Amino acid sequence: MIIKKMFKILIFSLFVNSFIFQGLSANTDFDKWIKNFKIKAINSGISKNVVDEIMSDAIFLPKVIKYDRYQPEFYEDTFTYIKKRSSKNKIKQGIKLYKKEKKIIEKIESEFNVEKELLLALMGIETNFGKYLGKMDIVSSLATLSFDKRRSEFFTKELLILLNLVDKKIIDRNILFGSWAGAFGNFQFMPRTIKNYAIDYNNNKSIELKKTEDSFASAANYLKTIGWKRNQPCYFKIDLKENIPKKYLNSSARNIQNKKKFNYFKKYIKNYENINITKNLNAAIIIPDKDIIPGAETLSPAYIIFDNYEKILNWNRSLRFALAVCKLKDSFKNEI
Ligand SMILES: [Ca+2]
Repeated sequence: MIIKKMFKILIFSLFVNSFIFQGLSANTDFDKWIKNFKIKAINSGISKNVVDEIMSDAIFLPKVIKYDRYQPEFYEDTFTYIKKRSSKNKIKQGIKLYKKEKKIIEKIESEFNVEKELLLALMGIETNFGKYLGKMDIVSSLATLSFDKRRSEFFTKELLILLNLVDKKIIDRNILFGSWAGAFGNFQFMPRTIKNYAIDYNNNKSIELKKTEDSFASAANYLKTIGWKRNQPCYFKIDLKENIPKKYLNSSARNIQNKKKFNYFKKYIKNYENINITKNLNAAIIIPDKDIIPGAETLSPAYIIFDNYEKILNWNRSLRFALAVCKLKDSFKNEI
């Protein structure tokens, strides 16, 4: 009996020790990584005092790794994912914001030629209209994801860009709080997106992505620059015929393949007569559940997508995300 008890204690203490040891070694390796990263950042031209000051507070955040491995894009089926993000409540909140900021939102819509409904949909899905901007210290988030092996190169670049933006005083160093993945502001811009597309719309010498004017104009500028076409369709839900060749069925957001003109696909679509488009646009077919949901049907749900849909993939590489954004956009269209 005593031996059994001692054995249990021994196993338990081994478990605790290995846990502490793993934690310590992760920390030591992370500190080493920070040291090397700082040299890299200074060598890339960012001032030493900015690098030292910002990186001295960076810590390893284990929960960021947990979130990275458990994103809804990786496990929620399309129906659930879209339903959660285009609820009646979301539409109501978006309309409330639109009424409050009508003047500025309509000015930005006509100036950038991007539908206000699309801007509202993106903001609604990204941050619930500015309610969930994220409270994570994004320097630590980006450092954690850079230290992690899964997408190290991508996040290291993002962190370098962020330090550069702070160094050039484009972004205020005291407001660097956002999502676990390092995204920031009403529209959750990553540092690279801030650098390439964010603008100081109200000309007060600061890009304020948590405020309406700069954030809406920056999002509109991003969409316009990557080629969003106003009043062109995004996608339609379709019923596929059994004879559609497999090569036309896309299930990865990384690379949409085998595009054809819409008219070509008609012969594989049972309900093509319900699809109301005036031009013979470039199109492709997606089956977003196939690679994600165990036991998913091959031909359902299926959607025919157009160039505009791919612009939303550019914003966030997730087949479901782009569907939800366009669905919410259309819901606003019926209400505003
Ligand atoms: Ca500004």
